[in-house]
Amino acid sequence: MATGQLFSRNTQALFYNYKQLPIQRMLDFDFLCGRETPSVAGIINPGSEGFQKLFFGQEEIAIPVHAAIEAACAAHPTADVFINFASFRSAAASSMAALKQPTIKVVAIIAEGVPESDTKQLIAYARANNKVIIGPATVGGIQAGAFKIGDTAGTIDNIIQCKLYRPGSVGFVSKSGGMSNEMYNTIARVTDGIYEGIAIGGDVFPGSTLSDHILRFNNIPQIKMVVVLGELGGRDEYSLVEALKQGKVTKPVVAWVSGTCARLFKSEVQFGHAGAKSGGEMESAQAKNQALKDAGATVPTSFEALESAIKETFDKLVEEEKVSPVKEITPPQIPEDLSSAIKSGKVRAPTHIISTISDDRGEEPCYAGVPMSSIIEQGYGVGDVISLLWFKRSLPGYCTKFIEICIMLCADHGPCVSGAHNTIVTARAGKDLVSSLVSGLLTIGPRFGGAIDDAARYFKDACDRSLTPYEFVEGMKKKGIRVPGIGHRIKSRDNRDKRVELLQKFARSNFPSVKYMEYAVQVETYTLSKANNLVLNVDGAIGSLFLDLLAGSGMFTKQEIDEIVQIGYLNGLFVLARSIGLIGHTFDQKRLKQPLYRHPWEDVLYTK
Ligand code: Q5B
Repeated sequence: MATGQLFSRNTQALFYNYKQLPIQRMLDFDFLCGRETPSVAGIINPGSEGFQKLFFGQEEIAIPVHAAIEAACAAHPTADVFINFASFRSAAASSMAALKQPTIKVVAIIAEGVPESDTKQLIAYARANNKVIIGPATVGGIQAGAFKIGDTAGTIDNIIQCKLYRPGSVGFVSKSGGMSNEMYNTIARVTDGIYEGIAIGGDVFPGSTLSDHILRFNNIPQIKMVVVLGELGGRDEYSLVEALKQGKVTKPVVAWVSGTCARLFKSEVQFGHAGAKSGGEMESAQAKNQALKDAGATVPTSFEALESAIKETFDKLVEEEKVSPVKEITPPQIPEDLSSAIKSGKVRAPTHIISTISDDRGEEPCYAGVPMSSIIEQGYGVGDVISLLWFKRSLPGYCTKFIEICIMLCADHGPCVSGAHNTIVTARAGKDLVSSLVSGLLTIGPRFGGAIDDAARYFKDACDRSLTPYEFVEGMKKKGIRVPGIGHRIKSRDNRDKRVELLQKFARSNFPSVKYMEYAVQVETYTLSKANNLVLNVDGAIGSLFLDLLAGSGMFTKQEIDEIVQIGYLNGLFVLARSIGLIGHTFDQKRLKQPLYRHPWEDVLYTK
């Protein structure tokens, strides 16, 4: 491995598996360092493609998402770092695929628990092909002021505190990712800060070793001293001992191998990392610390003394004028996310939507404040749910029953009516359920099914103004308006609409008053004197009876009634009901495997 820098201010990475937080932290670090280009060139999310929106400072940027490693590498040939956030199950396969890409030079494997045999194969391939693996079981690494892998160095606050937004003079390498955060802090306190920090990971077989990185640091002129944090278990530290003895490391090294407490235990102890196991004497922290000391590294007497050992070494370099003072800069402020700023009460923001009928944020959804469990446990029906969601109140039982009767009676009226016809033709054209349904629903309007609101409006106005049926109907005629709710293509005086009769019967025996319906019946008597088919139709019956429901229930103010009629709630009953039938017609046609519908020529009058 050896050679020098792995990263620069222009390094870009491909990020495997979409993880919003570590990617955003990388981009926030970029912004803090004043990078011009984001350090994440692309995301690989196996099987899905597109773009992912993330913040780069104050701006939102769209980072391309690729379905496969090969495609991502081809699209971003200058991205040479592969940050692998795959699980331990798939990390080896995806890392090998990345190593095989000519554009990828460094692979960081975050997952813990990658099988050792797989890691060995990855290491062999990387060595043979001059590539670098950091990990597995690592948080990654950082080049201060230039590039950072994933979650390395933790929060933005910690990064600022550790002055990682600008380069210092210390090269740091550790097995533990968690401890590296601690050490970045210590190093920032007693030196001019980190130049590069790498956590090699706590596995028995790390992709790159402590000494791999230290030898590399030795070739980086900006690094003036090296800090190493090893741990008990394994023999990695001895390759550093050898390198020191052979004079391959010429820069001052301050080292500490943690795990000296292992001797206090009677039996072999396994610490947090897979590789941190007290084995034979050679693998003990004490033996490694001694060997490092004998080889020329500065090794303190305890972890607590490490900070002062680092300070002394650094101060000496300053004294010898081997370190030129770092130019301190004030990093830009990362804008706080709106959600966290709102949470902490720092800002307030106007909402974009107002909603008053339902709430899904709690333990269970609520309709107009009534929890779902009450709706089910107290035996609410569809009429009750409509009352809650449309009228924002629980209506008396006879009202909700009336709503349910309307739904049942209007659910379908055979295949020949406008809506069903459209739905059937659409379904036979091979369209899906929703297309077939809406094609039918779109016919609902002033002539077909959608005359309920207008019927309510005109009957209310005429009745409230005490117009006689003659005055009302003739007045409408003068204005050229057909009376909504009157007239039917097939129903007539002698072929009454059963639905109208059923609604009237229910209302007469359950409603406190049927004033508006009686007015509509008087209008019908008059229109029937003109033509046989000018009956009170189902729209007219529902429209007039709903006026009676609103007025008679005592649950609505006059203003509310006017608003309901004016907004036009009541066609909703027909739309809702007829959806049931239209869905049925769609299924029927599909079940019958009906072919494309073509209207017969004979049924069209071709004329000039
Ligand atoms: N004349 C429904 O007309 C229909 C008149 C009128 C005064 C009227 C017509 C109409 C108002 C809208 C309405 C809901 C278009 C109907 C429904 C659901 C359905 C459907 C289903 C289901 C029928 C002949 C003469 C003309 C007209 C006059 C007609 N209506 N005058 N007020 N309301 N009604 N719609 O039969 O002198 O000859 O020029 O617009 O309430 O949609 O089952 O099919 O469940 O699916 O085509 O029940 O009434 O009559 O247009 O030939 O007119 O009567 O001015 O007079 P027709 P037309 P003139 S329920």
